[in-house]
Amino acid sequence: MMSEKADLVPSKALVVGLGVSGRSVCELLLDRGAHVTATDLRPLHEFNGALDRLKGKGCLLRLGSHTAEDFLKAEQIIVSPGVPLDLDLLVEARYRGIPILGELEWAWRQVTVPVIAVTGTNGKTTTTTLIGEMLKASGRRVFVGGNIGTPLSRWVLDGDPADILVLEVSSFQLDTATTFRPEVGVLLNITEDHLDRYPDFAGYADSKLSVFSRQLPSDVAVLNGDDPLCSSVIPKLRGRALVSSRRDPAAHATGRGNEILVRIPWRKPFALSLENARLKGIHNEENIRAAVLAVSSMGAEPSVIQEVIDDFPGLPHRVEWLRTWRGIDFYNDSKGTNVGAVLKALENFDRPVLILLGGRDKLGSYAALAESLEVKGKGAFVFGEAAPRIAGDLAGHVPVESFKDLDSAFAEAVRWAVRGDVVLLSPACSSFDQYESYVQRGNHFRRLVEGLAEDS
Ligand code: UMA
Repeated sequence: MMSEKADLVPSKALVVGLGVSGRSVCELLLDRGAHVTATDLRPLHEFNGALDRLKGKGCLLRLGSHTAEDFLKAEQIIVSPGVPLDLDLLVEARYRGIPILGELEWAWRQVTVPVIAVTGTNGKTTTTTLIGEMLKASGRRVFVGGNIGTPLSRWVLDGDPADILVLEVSSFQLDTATTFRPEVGVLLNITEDHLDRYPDFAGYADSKLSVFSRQLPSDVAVLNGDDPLCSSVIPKLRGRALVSSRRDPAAHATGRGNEILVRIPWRKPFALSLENARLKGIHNEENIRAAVLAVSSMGAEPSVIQEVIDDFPGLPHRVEWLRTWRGIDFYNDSKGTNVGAVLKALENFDRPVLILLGGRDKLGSYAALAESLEVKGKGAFVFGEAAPRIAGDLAGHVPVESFKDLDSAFAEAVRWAVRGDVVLLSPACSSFDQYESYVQRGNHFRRLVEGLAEDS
């Protein structure tokens, strides 16, 4: 899997952050012959043996703090996505001209097969997975990874052979990309998120838009024509734009009743049905249209795409129905980690919703939820670090009660709920104040729901 892009193996590399990305890029660098030092703020005992393999391969570990010596003596620094780029030592290293790259960028330089990169604030994981399924159903060998879970460097290191890579790409990964260029870039939407990492919304939006910035005229840019920020980039694109729109009949993929009409300039037009799709809601129609454009641009057949649309069950933690208990429906949307995602989740319901919101505050405003919750919200049960700010933004629009944690918020929501209501965990925040991940938070919610005794 080596290519002419792989001309940059540093003799002395520093890897910052030893989560899944850091660990796999360390291995890759060692495998390619670099001397690797790896640093993490966490002490050794918190890794529970996860670093043994790296140690065995000769990686020098610096744990518990970051030191200037490691940063300033490195020939190249590879940062994990969760490491803020305004870290003093990174700023100093950048000032001294030391290249700072991300794991995705470094791994991509070793890739020789085409890449589809999916980004946007919401819908990335569903769309990435759908694209992967559609291509697999078309007989392609596919790796699906990136921000969705398995880092690209892990695939480069020991992945199964693939004809095409489908990568979910986050803004953090795009920020540390300097040459990354997907043959097909997909931009789903841009709404407020991660304002704790960007100076302002424009900074975050620019990061998302950069997925297209190095494309060539032969590349494809799939974007959402109904999102003003996404469509603002069309005049600046160098690749071929494929626009999805619910409203614009001239778009390359558009809605007509329960159908999607696809008109790609270099293919015969075709229609697909959403009649049997199990993914519901306007946001999922957007995800499906984007996936359809991406795979159609690569030659996938309409009949195969249709089969996947009909069979795809949806993903856990994304407006996932869990159970009906005493006529109350419980939905887990733990992946709803920003306001835009919550608004999309709420679109699914035309019944009273008792919503559980909270977690680590990303410092955006929650006021955009007020209008929708005024109409659908029977109560907002807020918990965790962000509870005071959410309560402040929603007070007067929907009854709000504050709690320490999800358990107590859940208990009160259940007490309020009656037959016909929906109890929805769609937190608008990341999970890191009380959980390791949104998955752990969603699984906790699922256990609470499953624990409701039939006869209690
Ligand atoms: N750390 C430091 N110094 C710092 C900050 C952090 O040493 O200043 C250390 C932490 O102690 C920790 C490590 O860095 O040990 C964590 O690194 P990381 O946060 O980059 O975590 P990874 O395990 O490598 O996971 C990352 C993505 N995480 C983030 O972007 C925050 C995962 O996306 C992704 O699945 C994985 O790489 C594989 O590509 C998660 C995510 O929340 C799901 N993404 C955000 C989102 O989807 O909104 C962007």
